[in-house]
Amino acid sequence: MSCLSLWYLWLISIFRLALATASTTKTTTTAKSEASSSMDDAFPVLLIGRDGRGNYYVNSTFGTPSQFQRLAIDIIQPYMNLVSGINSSLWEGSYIHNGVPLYAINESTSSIPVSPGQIYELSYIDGRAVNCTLVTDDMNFTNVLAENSSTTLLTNLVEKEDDMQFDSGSLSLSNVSFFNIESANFETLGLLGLSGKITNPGSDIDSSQYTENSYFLSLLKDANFIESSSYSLWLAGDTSTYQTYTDPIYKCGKLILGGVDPSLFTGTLGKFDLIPYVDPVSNAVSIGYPIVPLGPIYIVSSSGQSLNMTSKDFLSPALLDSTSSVSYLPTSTIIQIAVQIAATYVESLDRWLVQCCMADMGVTLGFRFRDLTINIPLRDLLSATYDTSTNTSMFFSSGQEACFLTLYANTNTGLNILGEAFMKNIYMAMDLEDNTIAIAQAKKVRDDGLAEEVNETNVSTAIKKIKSGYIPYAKVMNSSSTKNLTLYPSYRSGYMFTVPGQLTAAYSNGVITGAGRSFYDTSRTSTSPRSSSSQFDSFSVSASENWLNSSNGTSTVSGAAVCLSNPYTLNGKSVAFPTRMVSLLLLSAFSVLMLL
Ligand SMILES: *[C@@H]1O[C@H](CO)[C@@H](O)[C@H](O)[C@H]1NC(C)=O
Ligand SMILES: *[C@@H]1O[C@H](CO)[C@@H](O)[C@H](O)[C@H]1NC(C)=O
Ligand SMILES: *[C@@H]1O[C@H](CO)[C@@H](O)[C@H](O)[C@H]1NC(C)=O
Ligand SMILES: *[C@@H]1O[C@H](CO)[C@@H](O)[C@H](O)[C@H]1NC(C)=O
Ligand SMILES: *[C@@H]1O[C@H](CO)[C@@H](O)[C@H](O)[C@H]1NC(C)=O
Ligand SMILES: *[C@@H]1O[C@H](CO)[C@@H](O)[C@H](O)[C@H]1NC(C)=O
Ligand SMILES: *[C@@H]1O[C@H](CO)[C@@H](O)[C@H](O)[C@H]1NC(C)=O
Ligand SMILES: *[C@@H]1O[C@H](CO)[C@@H](O)[C@H](O)[C@H]1NC(C)=O
Ligand SMILES: *[C@@H]1O[C@H](CO)[C@@H](O)[C@H](O)[C@H]1NC(C)=O
Ligand SMILES: *[C@@H]1O[C@H](CO)[C@@H](O)[C@H](O)[C@H]1NC(C)=O
Ligand SMILES: *[C@@H]1O[C@H](CO)[C@@H](O)[C@H](O)[C@H]1NC(C)=O
Ligand SMILES: *[C@H]1O[C@H](CO)[C@@H](O)[C@H](O)[C@H]1NC(C)=O
Repeated sequence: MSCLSLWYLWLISIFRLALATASTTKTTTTAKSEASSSMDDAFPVLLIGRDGRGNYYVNSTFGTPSQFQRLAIDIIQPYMNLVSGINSSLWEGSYIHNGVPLYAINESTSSIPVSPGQIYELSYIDGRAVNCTLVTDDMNFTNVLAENSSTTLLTNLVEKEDDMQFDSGSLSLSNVSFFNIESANFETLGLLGLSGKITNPGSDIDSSQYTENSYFLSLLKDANFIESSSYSLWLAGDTSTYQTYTDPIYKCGKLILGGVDPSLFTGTLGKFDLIPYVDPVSNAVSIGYPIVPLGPIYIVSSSGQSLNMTSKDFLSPALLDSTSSVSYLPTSTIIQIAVQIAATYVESLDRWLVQCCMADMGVTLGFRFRDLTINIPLRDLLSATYDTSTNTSMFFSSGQEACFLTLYANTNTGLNILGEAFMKNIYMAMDLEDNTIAIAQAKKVRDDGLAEEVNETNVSTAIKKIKSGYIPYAKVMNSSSTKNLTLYPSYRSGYMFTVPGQLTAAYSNGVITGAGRSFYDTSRTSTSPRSSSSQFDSFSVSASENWLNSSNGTSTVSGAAVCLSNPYTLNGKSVAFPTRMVSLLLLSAFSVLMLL
């Protein structure tokens, strides 16, 4: 249509945070010449910030006159949600937070209650629940990028198609339907839902009962702003650590609507069919959730030594979740990781604790997805124990500061969830029309704000359109073993069972004591073959008590590097000194191969 012909602007998405390097400049120049010759579409790119509570959000305004709103990027549900500022009496006993911008429906002349008086009860698959009303109003994203557009094109790039407007700094939409949250069982802000539609007949969450105006990506597609309902997401500008976690970051990510930006990832962009989710109550099947086939997990020390934390045949569906600050994995895997990093479990806190100095030891967790490996620095899995109300942190009896491990047993949720630590290390693209997802290792931004230099000459840096059934730059990685995989969540018990006694500790008065000690294997002398490598339900723990006590601050620890003790096999050999066998219950009900 006419609007397409006006779109000569080719938005080259580069690291905003990295304009200074010579290499970046060079890349940009290359990209520009390519772009001007072959491409004529513009992609709206929403800038993402992170607030001091760990929420990734985009700025927007709703209503007339406009009311400022923050919407958290929420990839596991399809709706837009705002937090109602009208009936604050309804918040009693709910967790709506004071600092969050609220939407006052009575102060917007363009607002329309869709079915007045009706309360919708939405329960999302991660356990979050909201009670809300359905409202229609106008909205406007106020931080839309138009990177490197020339001035003339910029002035031309004010597109109007029906009710939508996209210019260099903002993207506005009319008649958007959204849920106005009156109460919630979690601390929430507004939400920008980006998942596919949900099938669950008879429940308020079922997508078939709402108009297309309820789906942000559908709205954009209907107005020809994007070719298919699709997006890609990059959050790797978030370089926070456990020490700086509560500092807000104003620009740390990008939401690219309808396109893939190859400058935001390294290595292969692996494409997978989305794994269907079966509602445990209704048995209704939804295919729009970002659920990927998680394969073996391993740990890599700074010296490059690696060990499997799961059986080599491990394969289980895992939900990617941009709203979860923690991740949920099988108990057995968390225990394996805890053994390697000397973490201890404190039952009274229901948390794993580890020395904060582990953050600096160069340890990485590798997550396999078929032929693709995503590396997550252990540093990203630690959070501070600092408590603002008491102005103290927790310490081990050795005097080392303690950090929480942000890994929880999947028995809490009934499904594996890969949360923030994972999300900020990947680049992901979703094609909601073809129900596929592509993920890659995100290109990182260094602590000084400059992009890591990667030698990628002759690599195209043009943003390309996602079309239905086609994610540009992606390589298909499906296999017959993942073909029939279905996520059927197990019962949420919340009960952390069978943590070996050796791995537990007590907590009182800010100090973690008791068995809290290292399990670094410093005494392995000889080894012998192990019969089977598939013994996922049992493993051996070798305890040595001297590590924590002798280690004395970061320098000692980092010098020690990570000495791995192999729970499975070590070069085909097994451990011969006194060990303690620990049996774990396998979460066998957890992931199910179903014949569809
Ligand atoms: C959102 O708006 C606030 C207030 O204007 C601003 O400080 C912040 O940088 C913006 N964040 C993003 C990601 O646009
Ligand atoms: C606020 O909630 C009360 C009780 O649920 C209801 O009677 C009242 O109509 C609500 N007011 C508005 C403005 O929604
Ligand atoms: C909207 O409702 C709030 C709370 O009920 C009230 O404080 C405010 O004055 C109302 N605004 C208008 C324009 O009616
Ligand atoms: C959207 O917001 C931008 C920036 O605040 C503003 O310039 C633009 O006029 C707004 N668009 C509409 C339709 O309100
Ligand atoms: C916007 O909403 C109004 C009121 O519901 C309706 O009359 C109008 O047709 C809608 N416009 C579009 C483009 O959907
Ligand atoms: C929603 O409303 C129902 C019925 O009033 C109530 O039982 C439930 O606890 C509410 N949920 C939330 C999240 O407030
Ligand atoms: C670890 O996993 C890899 C594949 O992920 C496999 O090739 C290797 O044999 C496994 N090692 C052991 C000791 O199980
Ligand atoms: C917290 O404790 C530190 C010393 O441990 C002190 O310097 C700081 O002033 C305290 N902050 C508050 C808000 O009390
Ligand atoms: C980039 O290439 C140069 C020379 O070809 C090499 O010295 C350098 O180590 C490479 N850097 C990376 C990050 O691969
Ligand atoms: C997947 O399902 C199809 C059709 O039901 C069946 O033929 C095939 O054997 C299954 N594949 C696996 C790996 O279970
Ligand atoms: C631990 O550190 C203290 C001072 O920081 C030092 O006096 C002591 O010798 C160290 N102990 C060991 C075992 O390194
Ligand atoms: C955008 O392209 C122009 C040339 O048209 C170049 O001078 C400028 O540096 C580029 N902008 C950025 C942010 O790289």
